[in-house]
Amino acid sequence: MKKLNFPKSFLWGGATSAAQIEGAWNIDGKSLTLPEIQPFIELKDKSDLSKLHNERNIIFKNALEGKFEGHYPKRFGIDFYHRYKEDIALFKEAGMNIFRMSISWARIFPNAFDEKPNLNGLKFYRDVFEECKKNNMEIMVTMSHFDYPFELMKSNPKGWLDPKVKELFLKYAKTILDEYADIVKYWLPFNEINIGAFAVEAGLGIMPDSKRTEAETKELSIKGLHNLFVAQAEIVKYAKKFKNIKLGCMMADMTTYSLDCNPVNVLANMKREQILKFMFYDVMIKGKYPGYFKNIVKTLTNKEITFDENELKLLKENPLEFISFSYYMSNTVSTDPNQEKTQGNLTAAGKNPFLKATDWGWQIDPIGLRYVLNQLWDRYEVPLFISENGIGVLETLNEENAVNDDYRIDYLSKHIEQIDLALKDGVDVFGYTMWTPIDLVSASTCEMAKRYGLIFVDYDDYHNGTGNRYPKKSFNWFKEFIKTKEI
Ligand code: P53
Repeated sequence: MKKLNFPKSFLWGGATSAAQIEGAWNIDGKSLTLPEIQPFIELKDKSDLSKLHNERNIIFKNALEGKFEGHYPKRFGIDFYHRYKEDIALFKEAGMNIFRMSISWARIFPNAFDEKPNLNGLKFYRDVFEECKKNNMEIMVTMSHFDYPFELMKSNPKGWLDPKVKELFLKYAKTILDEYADIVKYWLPFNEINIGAFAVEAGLGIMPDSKRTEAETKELSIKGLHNLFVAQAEIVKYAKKFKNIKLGCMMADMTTYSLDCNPVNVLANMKREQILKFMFYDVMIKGKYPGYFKNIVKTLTNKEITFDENELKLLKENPLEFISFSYYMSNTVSTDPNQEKTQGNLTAAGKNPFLKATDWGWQIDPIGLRYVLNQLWDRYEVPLFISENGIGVLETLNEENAVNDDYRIDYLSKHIEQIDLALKDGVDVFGYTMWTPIDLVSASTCEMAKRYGLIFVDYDDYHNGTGNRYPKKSFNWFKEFIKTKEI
C-alpha cells in the first residue's frame, strides 16, 4: 500500500451528462435533442465505428421526416430523472465531494424560441442540486454536453453559424447562471469543445449535407468554433457579477507522442498538438489565436478566414479561469501512411507498442496523464481539473449481484497515482471527476454495454432490465481510497 499526499481541499467525484443519464426525454415539457435521434446500432467489432459514421446521413434524413424506428438509448438513459435521489445517496456513500453533470438546453427552452424558460425543467435541476448540497457535494455543471436541441436544428439549419443561435444559447446560459449561481460553483460552457466544433452536426447543430466537401466542412468548423469561443467569452463576461462561481474550459485532451525519435515524426506530432489541442487552449486561456492558426486554417480550408476586431477584443478580455479536460488514452503520430492504427477519440489513431488497449481500442496510459498535467501547467499557468477519466468494459453481474472489476481499480488507482506525482512536480491540479460514478449510455456508440461506472445499472442496450443499481468492487475500493488515500 502506498499513501498519497493529496491536499484536503482536493475535489473527488464523478462526471456524467444529461443525454446519457436522464431519460424522460419527452416528460415535463422537454423536447428532442440530437443524441436522442441516434438509434442503437449493433457493432460486431467494437473498435470499428465506421458503421456508425456511414449511417449518419440516413439517421438525420429519417428524423427530419419523423421516421423513428428501432431503439433510441439516449431517450431513456438510466432514468436518473426519476432515480436521482438514490444515485446521489450512493455517490455520497462512495465519498464523492463533487458531482459533475450537465443541464439539457431542451429541458429549459424546449421550443428553442420560447420567451420564458420551462419551469418544470428549472425545478428539476434545482431539486437535483439541492440533493447534492444536502449530501455535502459541490456541483460542476456543463451547459452544453453534445445535446443540441433538434427543434433548433430544424428551424435554424445553419446552427452555430447563425447569429440567432448564439443569441439563444446566451439567453439559456444567462438563465441558468441567474437561476443557479447561488448553488453551483463550477461551470463549463461547452463539453470537449475541440470535438464538438469538428462534429459539425452533433456539435454545431448544422444540418447535414452530403454534397459538402471536406474543405467546406472544415470551414464551417473553424467559423462555428469561433462563435463558440465568442459565446463562451460573453458568458465569462456576464458571470463576473457572480462572486462565488468559477468558469473553466473543457477539452478532450488528445494526447499524442511522436512514434519515435525520427525528427519528421517529432515535427508531425508538434503540428498535431497545435491542431488538436493548443490552438483551443491558447484562445480560451491566453485570449488570442496563436501565430500558427492562420496556417492551420489555410491547410484545412484552402482559405484565409478573418474575425471581427471587437470579437477578438472580447476574447482577449475574457479568458476562462481554469482548464478542465478529459483524459482516457494517448496515441502516437508518424508520417508513415501505413502506421499501425487503433481507435482514438472518434477517429483512428496511431498505436503505441508500449501500451495495452481496451476492447474499444483505447490505449491505457496513466503516465500520459502526468505528462499532460505538466505540459498544460507549464504552458498556461492556470489551475487544472481532470473532468473525465475512466475505462469502458463489457460487464455482467455475478451471483452476488456485484462485478469484480479489478481492472477498473487498477486503471483508476494508476491514474490517481500519476496525479499525485504531478502535484509533487508542482502542478496546480485541484480536482478529479472520474467517468463515471454510475453506468450510463456511451456517447460514441449508444451502448449500455460499454460500462464505466463504480455502480452497475441493470439495463441492457435495449433498456431491458430493472434499472436497479449495484455497487461494483471498485465502488468499495473508491470509498476506502477516499478515507485512507492509499492505493
Ligand atoms: P464513450 C471519445 C469519443 C466520444 C466522446 O466516451 C468522448 C471521447 C473521449 O474523448 O468524450 C467523452 O461514452 C464525453 C463523454 C463520453 C466519454 O468521453 O463514447 O465527454 O460524454 O461518454 C466516454 O465511451
